[in-house]
Amino acid sequence: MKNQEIAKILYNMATYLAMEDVPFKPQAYERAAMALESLGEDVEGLYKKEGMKGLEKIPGVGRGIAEKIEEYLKTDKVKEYEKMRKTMPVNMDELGLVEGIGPKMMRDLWKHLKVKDLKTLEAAAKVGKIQKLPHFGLKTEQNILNGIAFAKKSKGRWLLGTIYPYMEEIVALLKDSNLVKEAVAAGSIRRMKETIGDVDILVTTKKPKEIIEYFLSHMKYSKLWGKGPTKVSLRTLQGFDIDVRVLDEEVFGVGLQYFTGSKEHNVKLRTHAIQKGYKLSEYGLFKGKKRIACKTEEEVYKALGMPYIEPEMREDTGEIEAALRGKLPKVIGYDSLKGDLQVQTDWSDGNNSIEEMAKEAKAQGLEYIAITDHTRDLAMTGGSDEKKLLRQMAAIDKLNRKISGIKILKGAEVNIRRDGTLDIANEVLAKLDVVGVSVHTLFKMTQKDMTERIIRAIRNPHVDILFHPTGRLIHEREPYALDMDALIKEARKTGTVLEANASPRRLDLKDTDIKKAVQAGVKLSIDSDSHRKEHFRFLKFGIAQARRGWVEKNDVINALSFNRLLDILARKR
Ligand code: DGT
Ligand code: CA
Ligand code: CA
Ligand code: ZN
Repeated sequence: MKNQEIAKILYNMATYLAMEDVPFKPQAYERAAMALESLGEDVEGLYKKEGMKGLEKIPGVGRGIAEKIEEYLKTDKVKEYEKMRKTMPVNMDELGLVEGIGPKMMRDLWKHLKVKDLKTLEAAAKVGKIQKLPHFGLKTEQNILNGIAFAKKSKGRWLLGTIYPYMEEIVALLKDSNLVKEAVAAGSIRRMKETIGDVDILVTTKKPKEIIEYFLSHMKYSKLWGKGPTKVSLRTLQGFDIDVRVLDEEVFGVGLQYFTGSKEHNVKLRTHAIQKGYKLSEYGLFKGKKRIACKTEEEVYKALGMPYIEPEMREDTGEIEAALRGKLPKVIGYDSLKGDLQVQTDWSDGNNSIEEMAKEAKAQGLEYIAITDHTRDLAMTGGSDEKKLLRQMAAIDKLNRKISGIKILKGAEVNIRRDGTLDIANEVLAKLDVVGVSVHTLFKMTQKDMTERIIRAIRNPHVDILFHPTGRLIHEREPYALDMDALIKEARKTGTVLEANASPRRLDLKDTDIKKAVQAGVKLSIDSDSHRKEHFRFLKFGIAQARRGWVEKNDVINALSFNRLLDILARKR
């Protein structure tokens, strides 16, 4: 449970250190935070087993940071961090949502204007105080105002990938109590929505009071919103809210159905129930006074004349109608992927070697991966030019002969230039197994120019996949202007695959665009975009978005066996 808490503190300390212009340290704290965040084991357990030595084995954690971790494990506090917070009590989570506001700006805004959160920031910007600060100016103030509008939309919502591991820990904690029979997540997190408002957990138990006390005594929270005989609601120290509800075993199915939502799905389902002469509520499905089978969700849907609908599809976008007509797609399963077609390594901005990534992918049950490091124009990532790519291809050939149980494909994430040409020559692209292309520069083009730019790129017969097609970063950056319908049409015509990038910050394409693309006959690849070996776990979130987009296994090229994949990749050229 503590890994994420400590990671968060280290991230915030990194920001404070950057505010104070301390050299190098911010990056060190950030690296350590990232490592902790994706550490495969419980840091507390590690410390108990191996002490300081164990902590120092975590990549990026040296003596100094290990001492901070130890301090937190022992005292639940890091004194230096508490001091920093006192001197500059700014809400970094909120201000960090505004594009373009970095640590130094936060510091100046606090120093001169006592800006500490979105509200005070907006107030200062609106009366023109920000443009008068040294190094700020009118344009910055305008950008801040635009950024605030965007940030407000995301305020209070959390990335699925951030919240998901916490949810799993909380469910495990409840199960560990030995007081519950069922403990499951409901709400938007069960539907795997890209962002989550709050976490809803349902339990069945013979001892409601005890489980609520147990939960409260094991959780750290900053606010207790409410506590009743069968419900408790609180805000965790990380800042997100959880509701835990106790349900009667007899109505667990109908309660799970109700609290899974979405609200829109429930409204439609309830209307349908009424038409059939039933009444549906969180307390049960009734015909007159008589309660009908409600122990499982399957029973509820069956009684209403339809097959089970996967939680990811419950958004009232036609799923109830499709279910009634027997036309629900059989959406892709969480265990369906055989490979991953976007993987970065230490040849560019990734953290691990090709071999380490391949071995981890194999351990995760994958049969193949494509190595797709960045190319020339992304110089800051150490992107490859043709010569370096050829060297990497030779290295992959050699590695393929050496290791077994996983196949490594030669690929690249090639930059699309302003005019739609690529930053790697065609004769080298021809030698790669998988060519992914993406936009990493000049995001502000007009929709017309951007659409033409991308369409020109995917018309290149060597290009297999358009990576993260819209360039959005959830809560950080809007997608660039792009005519999605035109892109889908051209992808279909040229046989270009569109990516459902699974990285939690991206989830790009997003669920609704995925649905459009697949229904137009475009194939997808669901890729982790891993930059370190722990990132393969992201694939789950990409599959989830595909399920939300009604995607079947056949729509996804990396659900194919290795040989079938090679056939498909060869087709366009
Ligand atoms: P979130 O938390 O904003 O990400 O979204 P949800 O879907 O988790 O919404 P939440 O937490 O307000 O409620 C959880 C589920 O409970 C929701 O998906 C459906 C059900 N629910 C809550 N309030 C209502 C309501 O007023 N009417 C109906 N039909 N269902 C509701
Ligand atoms: Ca919720
Ligand atoms: Ca809720
Ligand atoms: Zn990229």
